[in-house]
Order: sequence, then structure tokens, then C-alpha cells
Amino acid sequence: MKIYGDFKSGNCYKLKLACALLDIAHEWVPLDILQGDTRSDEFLALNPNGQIPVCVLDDGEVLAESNAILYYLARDSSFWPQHKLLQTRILEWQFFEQYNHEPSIAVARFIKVYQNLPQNRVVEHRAKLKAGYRALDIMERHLARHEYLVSDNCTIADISLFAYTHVAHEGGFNLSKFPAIEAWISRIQSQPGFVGMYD
Ligand SMILES: N[C@@H](CCC(=O)N[C@@H](CS)C(=O)NCC(=O)O)C(=O)O
Repeated sequence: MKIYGDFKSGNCYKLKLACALLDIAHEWVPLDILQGDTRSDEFLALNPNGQIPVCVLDDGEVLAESNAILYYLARDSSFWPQHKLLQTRILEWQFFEQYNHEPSIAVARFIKVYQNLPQNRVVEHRAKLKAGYRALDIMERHLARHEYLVSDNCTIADISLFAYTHVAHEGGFNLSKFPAIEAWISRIQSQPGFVGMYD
């Protein structure tokens, strides 16, 4: 199995982390989005949407969308519980991640880390911080009452939300205002097989 990704991207890191936690062998194919690697004809033939991560299975099937790939990787493990209600709760958090959390926290981080906060994106960055803090507030309130997002152990909902939350400070967020999130980050980091984004 091949995973096309950028090691600094949270969406790609979700798969690196899942493979480490589940001990799934794979080949990592590094791509650089700033160099236009995701716009080449070769890459667009894999994913016409021009985005990473992309996973190419041994039989040639191509999978896109980080949270869908997480399901594929983890569907037979404890990271995807069998109970229908818990599965639905995982999807709730993953849709929240893609619609509310990632578009604010990941984009704020992109503007700072990849683009060094250019003057013409300062106002947008401020708006992303505001929206991102709202998403973090929602997580904080939930995690103040629960050890993990969905069940008593780590699921792919935690992997999805962990990816950009644990590097939110790189985008300008102050996580010290969120003690329950910080404790949850430590719990994820102590999972057997854990690998960091920059490892
Ligand atoms: N919904 C997609 C988002 C993927 C995404 O935004 N990928 C970024 C890197 S984090 C990308 O490929 N950007 C390059 C581009 O859009 O041109 C997922 O979860 O996989």
C-alpha cells in the first residue's frame, strides 16, 4: 500500500498515525503541495481533486479523503467500534472536523506555517482564529466530561481531531486555555505505537 502525503499536513498525518497505531505496513510517497506536486498530470490521474492524502492499495484501488481512508484502515479494529450508535458518533465528530475544525484551525496554521502570515491574509487569519476557538470550545466542553471523543478508548474520531488540534499552536492558538484538550492530547500521545507528526 502506498500513501501519498506531506508530512506537515494534518490530513496526511492522520493516516501516518493510524498506520503506526495499527501496525500497518505502507510506503510513504512524499509530495510537496507548495511545489505543485498535487497538480501534476500523474497525480491528478490518481485524485482528480488534486489533494493529499491519497492511498493506493495493492490491487490498484485509489482512496482519497483522509477520514474515509481512516475508516478503511481501522474498520476491523477497536478504533472503529461495532456499536451502530458509536459509529454514528464517530461520523458526527469527523463531519464536524471537516466542516468546522479543519477549515479554521488547519487554514490558520497554513497561513502562518506555510505562508508566514502575509499582510494580505492577516484579516482572514484573525477570522480563522475566531472560528477555530469556537471549535476548540466545543471539544473542550465534551472532553471535560469524557476521556475520548466517542467511547472509553481511542477511536478514529480521536485520530481525526488530534491531527490538527495538537499543532493548533503553530497556527496561533493558545491551547493552555483548554486543559481538557491538553489532557486528551497527552492520552493520545501515550497510545501504544504512537508516532508524532515530525517523527
Ligand atoms: N477533505 C480532504 C482535504 C485534503 C486537503 O485539504 N489536502 C491538502 C493538504 S492538507 C492539499 O492537498 N492541498 C493541496 C491543494 O488543495 O492544492 C481530506 O480530508 O483528505
